[in-house]
Amino acid sequence: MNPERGIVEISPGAYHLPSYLTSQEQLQLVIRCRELGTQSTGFYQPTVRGGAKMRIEMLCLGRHWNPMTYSYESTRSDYDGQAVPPLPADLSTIAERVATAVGCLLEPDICILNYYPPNGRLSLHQDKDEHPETLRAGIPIVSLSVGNTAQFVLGGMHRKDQTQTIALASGDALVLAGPSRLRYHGVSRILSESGPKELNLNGRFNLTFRRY
Ligand code: MD3
Ligand code: FE
Repeated sequence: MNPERGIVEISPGAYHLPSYLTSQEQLQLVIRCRELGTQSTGFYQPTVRGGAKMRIEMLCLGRHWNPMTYSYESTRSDYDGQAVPPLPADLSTIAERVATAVGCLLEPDICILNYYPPNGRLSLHQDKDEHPETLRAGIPIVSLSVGNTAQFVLGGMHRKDQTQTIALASGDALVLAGPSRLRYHGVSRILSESGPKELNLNGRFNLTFRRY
């Protein structure tokens, strides 16, 4: 990780760590995402209940988040029925370090890896499908971003609450803990040509590490 790039508490329990990953770590992570993404259990474009296709490609590790039922399961039952690949230790270790850097504890057992194409987006939602005890305790989600910059939108506890927009650039980490854990959030757009050239990534990878 980059030495002391600073921590910005963007709202209570929500910590932004700009340039947390070095350029070398970003490159390693992109390689890792591509490896995972091209296996038979790789990326697919999910369809949510209601029938709309999401504007991202998803790949879950540890447990699969089913976009039709909004629940976690051990197989990709909405898509190809394959067993969910394990969460690799090298990835969970990074997430544990990020949590520790902001004074939180996360022992992740799930990672959702999303690829945002240049026109990708993620509409406003809450992440509340983890175990009730995890949510009650405010156990954090750790996010890592590589590639093009995203306009990340953070709202409140209700869909119509006021939002703030934060640019999430390549190498940035984000921790969502405590009172921010159940806030509405989304990605409104991906800024073209905004990532490090050496990554050769047209779009963005985002990894969210979670505890079921
Ligand atoms: C704020 N991804 O995968 S990551 C998601 O940038 C997701 O790709 C966004 O929302 C992205 O579910 C945001 C950071 C994040 C993750 C969980 C949150 C922000 C959050 C939970 C509550 C509030
Ligand atoms: Fe989310």
